[in-house]
Amino acid sequence: ETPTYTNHVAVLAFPFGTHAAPLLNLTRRLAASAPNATFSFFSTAKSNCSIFGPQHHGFGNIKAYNIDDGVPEGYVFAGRRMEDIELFLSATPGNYRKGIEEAVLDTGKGITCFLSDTLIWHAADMAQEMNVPWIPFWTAAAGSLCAHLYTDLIRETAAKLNDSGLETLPLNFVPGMPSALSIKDVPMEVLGGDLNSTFSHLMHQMARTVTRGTAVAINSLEELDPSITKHFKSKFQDYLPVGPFNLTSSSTTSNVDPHYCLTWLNKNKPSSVAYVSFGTVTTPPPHELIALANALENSGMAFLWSLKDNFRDRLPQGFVNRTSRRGLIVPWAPQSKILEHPSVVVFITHCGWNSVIESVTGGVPMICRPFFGDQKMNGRLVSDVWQIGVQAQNGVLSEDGLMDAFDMILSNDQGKNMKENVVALKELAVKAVGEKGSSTMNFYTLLGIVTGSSSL
Ligand code: U2F
Repeated sequence: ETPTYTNHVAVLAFPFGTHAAPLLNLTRRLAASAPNATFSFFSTAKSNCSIFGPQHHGFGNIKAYNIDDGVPEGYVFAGRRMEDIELFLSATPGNYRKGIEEAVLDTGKGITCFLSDTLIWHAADMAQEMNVPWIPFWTAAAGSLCAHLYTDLIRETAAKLNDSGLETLPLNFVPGMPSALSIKDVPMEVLGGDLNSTFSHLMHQMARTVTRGTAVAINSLEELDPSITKHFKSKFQDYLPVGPFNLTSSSTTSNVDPHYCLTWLNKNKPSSVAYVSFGTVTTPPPHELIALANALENSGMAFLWSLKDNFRDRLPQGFVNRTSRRGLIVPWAPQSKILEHPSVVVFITHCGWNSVIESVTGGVPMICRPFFGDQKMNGRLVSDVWQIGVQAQNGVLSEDGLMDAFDMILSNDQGKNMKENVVALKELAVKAVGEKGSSTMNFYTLLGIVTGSSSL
């Protein structure tokens, strides 16, 4: 057993989308429970700045290290999708290794454990070289991890089907997958997209490596996906859903409310406000933004919309003024607090995993407009498996489709069912993070691995 005071945990974040924030959230929780251990958190300066705040040195026994983002001096971005990610990956894993050397020198402590975003699969090799545990942390849903794990099986199966078969084949030929999912719901990196892209290769390599983890951690709860949980418990050395994180800690930087959204919500009636956000990476195309604005205007509903300032001028002319008495548009909203607010009745979302899990813990039904990656599968889990939301009609935001969806969620039996289902899941989540709950017990197991005091 390693005594706690020599413990030095290397935390390797993936610095894009909402990946680093939940990993820091987990790190803070571990660090608070292991006050004598040292945690070195590696990400790019930009990412560290956004999650640690402008000083970005760290918190308590967590120290932040900025690693190379792979962008050459004077580089001019062409604006390609994934350009920043590709540059970053060209510097990986050398950038992390360099940061780790610095942290070891700094602290005088060798690394005793690796906790990394699953996408930084190189951590498996680093941990092996040092003969210490590696804990991969998957920032999305169990369902998408399961699809990636079975990439080869899914591709082989699809190759035998014609197009119409592809539309309808239930995904339950993949171990653990609910039959309400179909093969067309899997991430594009698994099937349907450019399988030779850097990102597809990264995900494939991730899937081949993740089973080497001493334990796989995830921001979810066992009870949300019983069949996948059962399968993962046999597939991985250990499988540890330790979420939902927004129920286990409140001190995240994303909870700041500079635009007084919560004060504004307080002035609205219970179950009356539509909340709109498409996460940190995506904004819908112009015609969908307009359709959404028109639907919000014509529905007469109150709404709170998190929309980056540079997209405001894409809204219909006069929309902001005409709706100013019942609509609030802000560049950043404390989303998880908003979804817990009793005024919020529906969430129009891209189905990023953090958004879905926050909507579940807020007990808010969703209208799903997924864009890329895991989002389509998350949306399908929401609408067809958990039945806590609806898909945008034909997969896109249209005025009529949204009006129908509002109608269903606000005044139909189907909407009532969704609300009941989401509240039931919320209760499961609250139980999971409670004393002796599954996520709490899994957290102790994780803590044991991290501090070297588990019976491995
Ligand atoms: C990538 O996710 P995104 O950043 O696009 O979206 P989410 O997973 O939904 O995370 C958004 C987070 O940002 C917060 C919100 C979520 O925690 O509460 N937020 C906020 O507080 N205020 C705002 O105004 C807007 C957002 C990727 F695109 C997804 O496909 C993945 O599922 C995800 C996780 O791997 O990462």
